[in-house]
This record gives sequence, C-alpha cells and structure tokens, in this order.
Amino acid sequence: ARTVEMAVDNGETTKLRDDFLDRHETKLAGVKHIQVLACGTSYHAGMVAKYWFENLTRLPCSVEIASEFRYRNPVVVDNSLVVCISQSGETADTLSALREIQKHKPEGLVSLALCNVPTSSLVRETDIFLPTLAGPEIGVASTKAFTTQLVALVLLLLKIGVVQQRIDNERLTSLLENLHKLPGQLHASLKLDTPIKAMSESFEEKKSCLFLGRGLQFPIALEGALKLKEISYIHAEGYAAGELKHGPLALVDKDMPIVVLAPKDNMFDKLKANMQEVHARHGELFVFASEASQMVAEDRLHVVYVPDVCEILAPIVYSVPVQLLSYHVAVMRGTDVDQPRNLAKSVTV
Ligand code: F1P
Repeated sequence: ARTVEMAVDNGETTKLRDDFLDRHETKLAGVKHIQVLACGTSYHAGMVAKYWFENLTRLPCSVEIASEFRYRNPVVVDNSLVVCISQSGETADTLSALREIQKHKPEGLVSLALCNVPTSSLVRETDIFLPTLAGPEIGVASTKAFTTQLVALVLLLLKIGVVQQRIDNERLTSLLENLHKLPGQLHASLKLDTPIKAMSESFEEKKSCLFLGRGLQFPIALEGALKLKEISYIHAEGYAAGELKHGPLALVDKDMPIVVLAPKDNMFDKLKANMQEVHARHGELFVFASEASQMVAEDRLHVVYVPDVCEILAPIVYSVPVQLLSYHVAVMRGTDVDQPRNLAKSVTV
C-alpha cells in the first residue's frame, strides 16, 4: 500500500494508506445485501449505486433517506453491508440511522463510511472508511463531493464484484478502461460552461422547473433539481421521465422549463417520446444529450452536447452540466452560491 495525501476541509492535508478496500476483502466477501443510508445529495449518489449494484453484481441493494430510516423500526437482514454516504460525516440523521442498525446487531453486519472527512464521527463509528478524496468542499451545496462519491461507489462495486466473483473478466476490463477515460470526459464536460451559461439566461424569470431522466439518469434528475432549489431558490422537481403521464404532465406549459438528461442509452427512444409529449404541450426543453443521439435544436428545444461516455459511467459525467446550470442560474439571479439562505454545511441536529 502507498500513502496518499488528502486535502481536508480546514485546508490542511492528511496522509492515508491507499489500500482502502484491499485490507477489507474478507469482510466484503461475506456481504449478501447492501443497505445505503444518506441524506440530500449523498442520497442521490446512493440511488445511482442501487442501479449499479443490482445490475452489475445482482446483489440486492436498498437505499433510504436516513432521516426516515432512523424512525421507522427497519428490518436489516443478516450479512448486510451498510454504506453510509456523507460528505461531512457529521449529518445527525445518517449517524442515527447507523446507530439504530448497530443497536440491533444483525449477524455479519459490516459498516462502511463513504466520506470526505477522515476525522469525522461517521468514520470513527464504521468498520471501513472509503474516502472520497474530494478536497475541501467550501460551499454548502455538495458538488465535487457528489462526483467523487459516485467514483468511489464504482470502486466499491468492482471490489465486491471481484471478491465475490460476480463480475466477469470482460466486463471488468471494459469498466476499468472506461474509468481511465473518465478524467478526460469530466474535463471536457467542464468546458461546456459557455453554452450552459447561455442556456441559463432562459431561467432568470422562471418560478418552477422540471428535471427528467430515466434509469441511471433518474437520480441525476433529482440531484439537478436539488442543486437548482438549493442555490437559485427556483422551485424544481426531478422526475423519472416515465412518471410524466402519472401527474407532472399537467404542469407543463410554455412557462415551464424542462431539463432532460438524454445520453444515447437503451432508454433513449422512450425518453425521446417523453420529450415529444412535453414539446407538444408547448413546454420548453433544455436537453443535455450525447452527440450520438443526433438531437437537433429547434424552436423551444435547446441542446447542449455532453462528451460521449459509456452508459454505466454516464451519471458521473452528466452530473457536471446540471451543476453548472444551477450555478449560472444562481449567479444571474444574484443569490449566494456558497452560502444559500437557511442551509448549513453539516446538519448536526
Ligand atoms: C447532506 C446534505 C447535503 C446538502 C447540504 C445539507 O450532507 O443534505 O447534501 O448539500 O449541505 O446536507 P452530507 O451528509 O453529505 O454531509
């Protein structure tokens, strides 16, 4: 194991061994179920992990908001890996949910903190620490913590998949190759700043907004809506696009901007049909799409092309444009992007 240096929130650095998961292989080998607990942005990272774990390892994975879980006398099955995701590691609801499980001592329980702060309460109270290595998160709203949480969750998935022989070699090789492409793709997605700033001008007077995604992009739609709410104070909702017809379609008119996450994946054709439903009702669409989707801008349909990325890792890359959009809308509306009203960096009560 090597030693890695990690910047922490107070601006100092700390040294960590980089064999975070290697030294816990025996514990991870016995895991039969994954229970993710988290709040806010971290919860959305957990939702992506559910799709990943179930699809790629066939291990059952439950994800719950810690602020509900802690109060509802939940059943945690034996041999569960409890993954607590928290940027700060001090979120009271997440800590309480973990303690609730520990109180009942289910057999074979393994707990893991996916966290940015090595000295936090959450890290002290869990068996395994998987750091996000995001560096200091200055603003209240989680941004780079989210992208790094997703990357760390892929590493956890790969470790469990390999240790339990749940991922075949071909898939493993392809995922590793794609992971190596990720820094370049993220860099390219940050360069979308200019077209996204131009897009943000349409949001200045808006009162409400919908974010739509399907499959792996559904949690990114939720996260996009949360970011916009947190820093620009525009009311926003994230929906699985297939849910449109079950209610939110009634909200669509010419004043409702609809942000769509549209990589060219196996859900794309269905998503395109959802976009047509919105367009036919005079909704204005703001689409983040891959070039392969061949989407072309037209009246009330704005398109920003996101770098091509493999389907599994697409949520990591697509999280950047939704963050940039919220940032530019907030700056234009003159809100404080680092210190939004009524919010605290760590919710410790
Ligand atoms: C959870 C969280 C953040 C949000 C805000 C309030 O924090 O909901 O996602 O941006 O800062 O707290 P954490 O448990 O990830 O530290």
